[in-house]
Amino acid sequence: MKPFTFWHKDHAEAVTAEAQNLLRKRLPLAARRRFLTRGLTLGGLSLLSGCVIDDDTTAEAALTRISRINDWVQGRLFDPSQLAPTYPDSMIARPFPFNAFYGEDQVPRIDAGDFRLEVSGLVARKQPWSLADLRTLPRYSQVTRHICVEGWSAIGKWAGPRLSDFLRMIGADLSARYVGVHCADNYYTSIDMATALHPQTLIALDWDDRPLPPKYGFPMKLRIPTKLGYKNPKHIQAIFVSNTFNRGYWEDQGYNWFGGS
Ligand SMILES: Nc1nc2c(c(=O)[nH]1)N[C@H]1C(S)=C(S)[C@@H](COP(=O)(O)O)O[C@H]1N2
Ligand SMILES: [Mo]
Repeated sequence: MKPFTFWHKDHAEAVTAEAQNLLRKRLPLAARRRFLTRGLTLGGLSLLSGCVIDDDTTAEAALTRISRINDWVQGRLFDPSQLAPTYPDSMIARPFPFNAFYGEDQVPRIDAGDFRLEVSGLVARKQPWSLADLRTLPRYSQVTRHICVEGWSAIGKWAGPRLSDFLRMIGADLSARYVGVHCADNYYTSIDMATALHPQTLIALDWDDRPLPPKYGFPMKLRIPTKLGYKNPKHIQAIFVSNTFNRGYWEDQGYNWFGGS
């Protein structure tokens, strides 16, 4: 099989032009989401690269490359000033669905008093943060829709400081590429800096105006309404800023890394 050649800038630009055309035609959101998550297809890739994708290993490698192109396209299309839709309180789902890679009986229990958020990587101030420290930052509250790739979505109300305010407080290098997190249940993920600085990306401490219940991620989760459910990590223990690409629990099993909705 020939090496892939389409990663060349011209091809990448062609992919973006196609994406922008689709968006200009005001594709319905569902179709746009389908394009962004699946984007270039195996057939399309076969045409572009001129290679035959006829076995599982080749297909797997091809899909990984498609996914990385889709990351790149989504990164290019991401508009830091475009806000995710917000909803009235009357639309909040109560109870809100629970989801994790384990059952509700195994939700981690974290002691509020002992909790210290660890901070590392490209940041000037690495002192850990207590919950009380986090609550000194300005609080934002928003009612947004959480979309899980497993086929459900629900509207919820999350509140807490903006991740951008926190990153500024710790003297993070805001030109770094990634913000990664590690969670108490060993879940992990990482996001692009543009999304980390988005005004709706919150360090959520509250759900429905009360401290996050354990099942929704106590003591803190990242609430990112511009991304799919699996990019909303719960039970966060550590945050790091870096230029090294670091994937995530579901991303390592084939989910798209950018994971925008
Ligand atoms: N720590 C941790 N965070 C996680 C997960 C997980 O298993 N562990 N699952 C993700 C997925 S796939 C979804 S849909 C949401 C579910 O959040 P909820 O229980 O508040 O609905 O959490 C996300 N964050
Ligand atoms: Mo999910």
